[in-house]
Amino acid sequence: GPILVPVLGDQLTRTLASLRGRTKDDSVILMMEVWDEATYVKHHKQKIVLIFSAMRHFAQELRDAGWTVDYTRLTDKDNAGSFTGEVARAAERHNPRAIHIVEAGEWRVQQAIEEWPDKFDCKVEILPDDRFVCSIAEFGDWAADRKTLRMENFYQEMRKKTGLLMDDGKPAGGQWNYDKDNRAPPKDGMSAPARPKPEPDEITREAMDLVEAEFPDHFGDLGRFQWPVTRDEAETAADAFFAERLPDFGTYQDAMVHGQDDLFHSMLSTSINLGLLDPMELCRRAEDAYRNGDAPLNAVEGFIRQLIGWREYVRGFYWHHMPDLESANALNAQRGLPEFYWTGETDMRCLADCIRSTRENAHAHHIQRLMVLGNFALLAGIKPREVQDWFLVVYADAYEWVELPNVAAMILYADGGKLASKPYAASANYINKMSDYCKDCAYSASKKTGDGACPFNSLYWHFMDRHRDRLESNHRIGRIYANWDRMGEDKQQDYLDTADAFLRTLTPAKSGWAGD
Ligand code: FAD
Ligand code: DLZ
Repeated sequence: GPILVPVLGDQLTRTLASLRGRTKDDSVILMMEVWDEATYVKHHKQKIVLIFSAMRHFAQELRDAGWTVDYTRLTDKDNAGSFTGEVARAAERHNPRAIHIVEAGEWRVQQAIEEWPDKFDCKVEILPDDRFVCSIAEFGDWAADRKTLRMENFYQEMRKKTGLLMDDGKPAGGQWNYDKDNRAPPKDGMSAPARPKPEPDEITREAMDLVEAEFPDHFGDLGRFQWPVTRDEAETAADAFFAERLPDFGTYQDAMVHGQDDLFHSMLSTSINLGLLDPMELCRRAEDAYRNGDAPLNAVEGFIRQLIGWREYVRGFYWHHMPDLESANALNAQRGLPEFYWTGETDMRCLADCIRSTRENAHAHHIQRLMVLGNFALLAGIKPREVQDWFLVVYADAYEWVELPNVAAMILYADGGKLASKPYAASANYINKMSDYCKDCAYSASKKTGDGACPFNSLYWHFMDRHRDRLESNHRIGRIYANWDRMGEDKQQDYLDTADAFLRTLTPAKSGWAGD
């Protein structure tokens, strides 16, 4: 029989390791829409449309290029509902002499795949996913030698390994990291150039109908669906980013403007994670823009750091710390996720805007995820599991390997500091400086306690106070306890009472949105 090549929904890459070197007359490519994947959390409607539409387009492209593609649709009568079940059915149909598959992005799926050699009669080869710069084994070696893992050290290794922004073995411009030039607040009335928004074609519209019929109770709107679903569309999106937004990407990387959902971000994460775009190719294009004088170093270095630094680092970190990472709760946070994360119904204008964008676009940009949605969950002490599920559901770019380290470790400090040296906790001051959210908010950013004070202010001290034992000895944070002690007991009590009063107003989410 032929070689059976299952291609998973986030492996939509023509040069995938399992496809390279295969011949068209000797291989059957298997693609599977399955209920297990569509429902292991109740994904945002746009996320399911994106993945199904991109899978269907990819299958079509492969067929047009002469490959044999066996494609299971979600509603096919005998659909077994899982990858393993569908591979078993395909093995009966094709009687393959071997199965070749690239390792899964997610732990849950990889566990299932590792049982295939025992389950199936033919040889099963599981290949490393070489779309990443750093393999899981290489990250393991790097991590094994170290007491603490830090992105910055890892990133420097990746710069040397790839040669990106290197001049004779030294970092371009003399420094590895220009993050300090990437923190400008937004200018008044700032907006970014509009980006190309591909119109849904027939395949996408069909996927939309399917999702409205099969997943009507999932979170999110479909009306503004505008994600690239093919490699061509993704390339068009990348071209526009490099031409129009990269030069300002660095400077305004941390800025937030009410109603401006993209700013100067690339909006390429969905395409990269699906495999439609190659992150190394994007990095080389960014470097070219710097070398040609089309974009400044702080923008190009910042962009490259996100891709070969953060993206690779969190992926290595995930495999290094799974499965424990999923249940980590170092700060013993026990509060349920507030209902407003789903409805957007809160008077806190920053949160309401981030949640609106999340519902309408299945997207929020990095600093909204980190310093608004994440910061609130950290300070309010929301249970990691509920925050993790929310982030996995709501973003079109969310796969557990990238979502979980960002949520459990980066925003919630649930790993106790293995990923980052301190919690990203901030009061209203930070949000006020980096955005225009506060000026029309029902709460006052400058008011610290009592009625009308921004809850971030009191929650910040409530958080610091309740985790004093753990955080005081942290040299990057410990100093702030001197400020707390200087306030005196009355002021401290004001903060704690204000925070407690606010926390009592939070209604926990009705179950059902996250799906359990
Ligand atoms: P840009 O700002 O243009 O950045 C360029 C690229 O860098 C992104 O496309 C992405 O591939 C990569 N990148 C940037 N930051 C990170 C990071 N922290 N980790 C990994 N890659 C990064 N990203 C996801 O792809 N999927 C997720 O599920 C996800 N969940 C997140 C949850 C939280 C709490 C936080 C704080 C961040 C999360 N991120 C996630 C990272 C980041 O927010 C998104 O990658 C980014 O907002 C995507 O938009 P963009 O393509 O315009 O990014
Ligand atoms: C997220 C997702 C969804 C919603 N549906 C499918 C699917 O039906 N078929 C598929 O192959 N992949 C799907 N995915 C993406 C998978 O969950 C993703 O490939 C895993 O992260 C693999 O580890």
